[in-house]
Amino acid sequence: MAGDMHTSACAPDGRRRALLIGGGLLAGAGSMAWARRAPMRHTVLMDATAYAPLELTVHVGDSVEWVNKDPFPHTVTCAGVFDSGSIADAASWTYRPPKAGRFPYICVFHPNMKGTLIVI
Ligand SMILES: [Cu+2]
Repeated sequence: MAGDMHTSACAPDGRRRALLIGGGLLAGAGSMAWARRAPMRHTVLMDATAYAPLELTVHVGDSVEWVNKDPFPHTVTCAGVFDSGSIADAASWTYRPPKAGRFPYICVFHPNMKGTLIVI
């Protein structure tokens, strides 16, 4: 216990450091680029002629990989925004959305096959 009391002697130092860091945070508040989260990777399966998950929410700059588990090709097509072209069986396609929005997409070979990519 006495040892614990002794370690608390370091507290003033720690507090001073915290104040310095706080000042740095304020100074840097104008450009938040350093605080951005690291990009994440997401996976959507194309299986039994369906996208799974049907709807996926990602951040701008994340990457999304569609993996075809079916024994025939599919596409990931949001007209005018993105289009994978034909993705063969066992192949995949990766897209990194550059802007926020809600992007419903289909497979051009199976128009009933629908998914939605939400980018925030
Ligand atoms: Cu398809």
